[in-house]
Amino acid sequence: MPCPTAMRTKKTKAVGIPTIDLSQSRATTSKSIVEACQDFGFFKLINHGVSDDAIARLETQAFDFFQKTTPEKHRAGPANPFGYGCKSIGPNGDLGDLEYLLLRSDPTSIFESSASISNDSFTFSYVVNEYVKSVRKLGCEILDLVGEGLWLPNKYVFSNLIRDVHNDSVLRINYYPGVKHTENWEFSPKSHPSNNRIGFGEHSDPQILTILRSNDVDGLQISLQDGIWAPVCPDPFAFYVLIGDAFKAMTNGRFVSVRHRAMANNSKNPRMSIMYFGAPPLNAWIAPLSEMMLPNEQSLYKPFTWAQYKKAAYSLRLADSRLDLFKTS
Ligand code: GA4
Repeated sequence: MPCPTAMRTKKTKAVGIPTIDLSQSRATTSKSIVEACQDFGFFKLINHGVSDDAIARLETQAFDFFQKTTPEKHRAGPANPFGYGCKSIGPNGDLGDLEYLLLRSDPTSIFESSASISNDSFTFSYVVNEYVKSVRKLGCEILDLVGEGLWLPNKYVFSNLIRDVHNDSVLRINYYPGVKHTENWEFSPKSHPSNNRIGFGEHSDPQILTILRSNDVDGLQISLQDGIWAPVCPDPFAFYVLIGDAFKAMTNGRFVSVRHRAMANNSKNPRMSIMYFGAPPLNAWIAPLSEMMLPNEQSLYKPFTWAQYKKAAYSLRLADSRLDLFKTS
């Protein structure tokens, strides 16, 4: 469905984003998920089974953190890459109009980082852990459905990577502060110059998949295959799933690793998005699966470990196409 309130730049268009209803039959959902991964690398997920409470508790904890004073927030930073970050993204000079928390997703690390984030670190780490457990379970479910939809002999081949105890998955909470609108803005909000500012620049996610949830404030846009930007309607009751570079490599380019960005917030309300990035263990090898190759099909990517891929990602800028470094020709 087009999003009526979505911000548009010159080259945007509204498209029907695939919606997957997890309450439907496995045969139906697995087929539709595979199609969405191939056509968009992106889909909306409804009836996902993650409890409203788990989401609301994390949202409250995160809002409490971002309402703190600047010096208090900086106690949890700088993000290198983990911790609190403000405007600076990654180590190579990328900037955005946001604040964020980037956290490892294992219980020990969550507990260690929580002391500088919350005055009640036990509650904070409990709430983050519960959320991570729920979205990881959901991520595994999606990956199993993909395995089924692709008719793989081992349908767990993808989910095993993020189920592994040494998985390198991370949690990111992005906070785009609300803005005070001037009188001018009230007259023509759509044509106001501040409508084209970037909140988090164009990129693809390096991991296998991302499970994103936001509050009811818009900003997310995905790049369609023809390079046109499509605004995504915010839906606090749904999750959005984004395919990452590692999944694209494992499917020998059959799945799209969707390029996306967030426009700067123009609403008087803050926008908050929470992303779980499902990643394999550092020593896991990523390579096109033989089952994904047609007879005589060439492998598009050289095998790499997740550690090698992360190193490459952190040596480049946000918008760079890092998977190109691993192309066979
Ligand atoms: C993009 C996806 C995730 O937010 C992230 C980002 C990471 C970071 O912010 O530390 C990166 C970026 C992301 C890709 C290129 C490098 C690394 C910033 C950057 C410039 C946490 C991730 O895994 O890769």
